[in-house]
Amino acid sequence: MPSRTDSPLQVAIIGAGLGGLAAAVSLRRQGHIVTVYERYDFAGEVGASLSAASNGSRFLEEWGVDVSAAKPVILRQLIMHNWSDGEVQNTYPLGDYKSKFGTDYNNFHRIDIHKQLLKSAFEAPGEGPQCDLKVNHKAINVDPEEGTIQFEDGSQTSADIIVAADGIRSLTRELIDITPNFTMSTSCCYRCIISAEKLRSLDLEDYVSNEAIEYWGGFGINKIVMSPCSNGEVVSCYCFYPASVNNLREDGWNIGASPDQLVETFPDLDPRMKKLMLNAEDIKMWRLYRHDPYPYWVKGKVCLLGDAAHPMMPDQSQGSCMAFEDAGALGLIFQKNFRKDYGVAEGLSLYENLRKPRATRVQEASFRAREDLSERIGWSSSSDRPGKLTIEEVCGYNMREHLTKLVDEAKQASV
Ligand SMILES: Cc1cc2nc3c(=O)[nH]c(=O)nc-3n(C[C@H](O)[C@H](O)[C@H](O)COP(=O)(O)OP(=O)(O)OC[C@H]3O[C@@H](n4cnc5c(N)ncnc54)[C@H](O)[C@@H]3O)c2cc1C
Ligand SMILES: *[C@@H]1O[C@H](CO)[C@@H](O)[C@H](O)[C@H]1NC(C)=O
Ligand SMILES: *[C@@H]1O[C@H](CO)[C@@H](O)[C@H](O)[C@H]1NC(C)=O
Ligand SMILES: CC(=O)N[C@H]1CO[C@H](CO)[C@@H](O)[C@@H]1O
Repeated sequence: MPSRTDSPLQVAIIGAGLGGLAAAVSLRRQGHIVTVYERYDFAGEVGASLSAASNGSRFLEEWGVDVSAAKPVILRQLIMHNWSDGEVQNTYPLGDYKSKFGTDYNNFHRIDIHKQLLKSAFEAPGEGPQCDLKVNHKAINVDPEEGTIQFEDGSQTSADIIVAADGIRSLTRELIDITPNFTMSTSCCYRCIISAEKLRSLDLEDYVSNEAIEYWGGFGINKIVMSPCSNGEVVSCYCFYPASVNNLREDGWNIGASPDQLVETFPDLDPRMKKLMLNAEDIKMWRLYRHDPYPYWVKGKVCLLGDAAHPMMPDQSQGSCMAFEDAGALGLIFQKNFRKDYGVAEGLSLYENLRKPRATRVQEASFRAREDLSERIGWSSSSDRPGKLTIEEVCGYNMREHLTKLVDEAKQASV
């Protein structure tokens, strides 16, 4: 019996990070039956800020995610400071951003938006069946042709589509025969946060009220990137430094450090920023890697998504945005009646064709921006070098139009 054109897919998602959860919400909204498998139980959620430039935020709105409950700060400008005395050297106003790109430029605390995505996937009523969450389920094997996953506890499942959203150290990626080609970056990064209250008491009130992403340095390895999130109650900093300083070998999101360690890394930095650092909380070290693009993202019923597919340097602030776009793409491709136009395998191949070139371009531009702030979208808007990634390209992207074009091309090729 031929399947009805709107019969739902069984979808298994490996990993409940921002990418996996966004994919769950996006596919649920199209009526599919989604189960998310996460190796941990979320006890130790950590993270600093992340910004969602236009189309990433647009998807969140389309899915009915309660964006305001995630307490975004709407960014108004980019500010460049002199490294050693903090003088403002340059600003890039984002004033007309919403009218230009259709939504606000939201800056979130990772934990706040993660929480809202959990709600949208597993709790909130809304379109499509609620997803199912299985924590303490570590995937240890997949069969991409059969569509099966084995877990560490001995259990197993099968699905029509397996979305591997298991992060930069993705095991699934290796299980579908991709050997990542990567090198340790010559840069490392400290992340930290500080409360607005504390900043006010330190006479650093302007760091809260600017509603900006603010930069110190960025031409060369050293760079501080500071921005407010959580309704302006929290300010988050990313502090990049040469890996040779402490030769960090460990990986992970939870390696702690002290305020003194942080300050000593930047001896000639603006004293006001040092004052912030001495009072910072939740300081974590982050080893950065440069991954070459992978040869493919799809094998059999498995597709890679988010950091598992395109881990990138944080210097364009596009990591989670690209994961949201990946998730958005799956929802557009596997919309309710997709079978009128193509099957599951063709859909997955459309996903790779739609997402891989764009994510690769952003991945490459993120690497270039590591040591050159003039490559960062916003600062890069000028026409100083042809081919530069610009804020218009990233934020004005129309995925629906792009997808329609690919579907048409695929139809032409098959006649
Ligand atoms: C704890 C944490 C803190 C972070 N903090 C920041 C930050 O401060 N700033 C920033 O820009 N980015 C941060 N990131 C990265 C950012 O979230 C990602 O770059 C982006 O959102 C894309 O996410 P992702 O879902 O693809 O991958 P991730 O966010 O890495 O999520 C992957 C998920 O898969 C799970 N997983 C991995 N392997 C398996 C397996 N075999 N079986 C089942 N589950 C598995 C992991 O436990 C994790 O929950 C952080 C990520 C994590 C996990
Ligand atoms: C930054 O400030 C220092 C110290 O005041 C000064 O010597 C230097 O010229 C400034 N740099 C720029 C690019 O303005
Ligand atoms: C891996 O990276 C090295 C160094 O950049 C390069 O020479 C090689 O061709 C790459 N291999 C693959 C399979 O991408
Ligand atoms: C998928 C999506 O939301 N795409 C939007 C991205 O931005 C362009 C330009 O503003 C819109 O036209 C698209 O609808």
